[in-house]
Amino acid sequence: MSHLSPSFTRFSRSFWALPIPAVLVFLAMIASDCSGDDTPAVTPTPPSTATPGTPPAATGTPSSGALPKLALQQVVGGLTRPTFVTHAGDGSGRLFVVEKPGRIRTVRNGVLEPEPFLDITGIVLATGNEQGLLGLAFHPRFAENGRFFVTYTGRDGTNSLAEYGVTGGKGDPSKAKVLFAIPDKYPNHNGGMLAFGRDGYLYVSTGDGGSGGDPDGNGQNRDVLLGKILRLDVNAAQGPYGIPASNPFVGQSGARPEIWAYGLRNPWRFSFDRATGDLWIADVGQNQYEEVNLQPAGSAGGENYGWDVMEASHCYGASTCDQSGKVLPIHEYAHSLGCSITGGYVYRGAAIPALAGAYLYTDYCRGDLIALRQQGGRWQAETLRARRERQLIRGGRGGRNLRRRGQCRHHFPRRRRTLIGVSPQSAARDILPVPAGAHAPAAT
Ligand SMILES: [Ca+2]
Ligand SMILES: [Ca+2]
Repeated sequence: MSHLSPSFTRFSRSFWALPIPAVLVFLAMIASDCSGDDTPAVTPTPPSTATPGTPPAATGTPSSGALPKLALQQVVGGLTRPTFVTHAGDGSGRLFVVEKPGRIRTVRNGVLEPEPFLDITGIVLATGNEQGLLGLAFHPRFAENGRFFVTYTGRDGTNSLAEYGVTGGKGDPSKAKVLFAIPDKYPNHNGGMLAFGRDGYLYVSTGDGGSGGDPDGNGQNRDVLLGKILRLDVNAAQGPYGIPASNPFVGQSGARPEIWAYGLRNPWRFSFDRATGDLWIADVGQNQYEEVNLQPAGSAGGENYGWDVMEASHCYGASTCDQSGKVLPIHEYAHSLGCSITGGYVYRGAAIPALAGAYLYTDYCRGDLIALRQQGGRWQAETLRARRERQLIRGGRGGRNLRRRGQCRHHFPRRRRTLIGVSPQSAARDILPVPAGAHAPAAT
């Protein structure tokens, strides 16, 4: 398979002067859908943002005003297929970068440290495009207890969640504790997002297992853990994890108590709006539509996001379907505009005021940086980067052309560059000049 060499980019040189929590850590990564048995879309479909019914509203004040044009500048190169970036909330100023093969790297003062924070390549299966080390979340009290959590594909193909500890400032494999390892027949759709909510519980996403069209019906089956967002209590006194008593299916027969929300296909990236607590779930679509779901803060959980009865707001594989009880996305786009969504974050940085409150995401095939905002009662998406830059990011090859040749799933540009992104600052209202050397392949 191709060996992609994405690299960090940034919007301005001032990023490193900012405290980490103050910046947007937006992530667009590699793995995603475009594999398995999915049939590539060959007939462009008109874009659609129509959502029947009343879409949920985001909590808090909506973003308004003109959005800035943004460009990208590299922050650090030399990474191997980064899938995620975050911080530990420990005041160390480090960025932690998850590499798909099974390492967590650290960036300190703009420099990639040579020794990984954690290396578990020996237990990670990363051969499939969507397999590998996928998620990382630090315990809210990491500075005190050194606990952190990862999701990865086990050597046996399982979707695994494990806790680690720290020794001497580094992740310590000897402190590993596997919380679960979900059997999984197919290499694609492995979820893998991890994040702590305001409630202190750990939220974990799983994919529907894979292949195409959810052949085992996992998305709608509340008796399995695949195709879900789970909510776990990692501070419980007993067991690998505890079940929060307020989880929506606790005590119900035919339902797993870990489940927080279901009917998902591959929500491999979700995030909490740090200002409001709203949960934003980007779910990768099947053949036609990518979608963004919004779960307002204060939800009691139990939402059914529709898959595989529905693909976004459309009946999947049928002209009619039972839409009762399904929560429709607030936004969707057709495969004429991309192939696989990678969810990002609601911008809450101070450096680009015009972006405040906008949800940012990207797409595997297009590489656009897109802002989604509610304006005039409708959710509207706006591309923040010009095509010329997009082509740079994508190695100059258009996603539409890739799909037209039926290569979306297997032949991404070898040296495709991917934004990881970051926010700041004064130049954000201008299109920055493409930095010299940006066409050069990243070190591998
Ligand atoms: Ca799978
Ligand atoms: Ca859905």
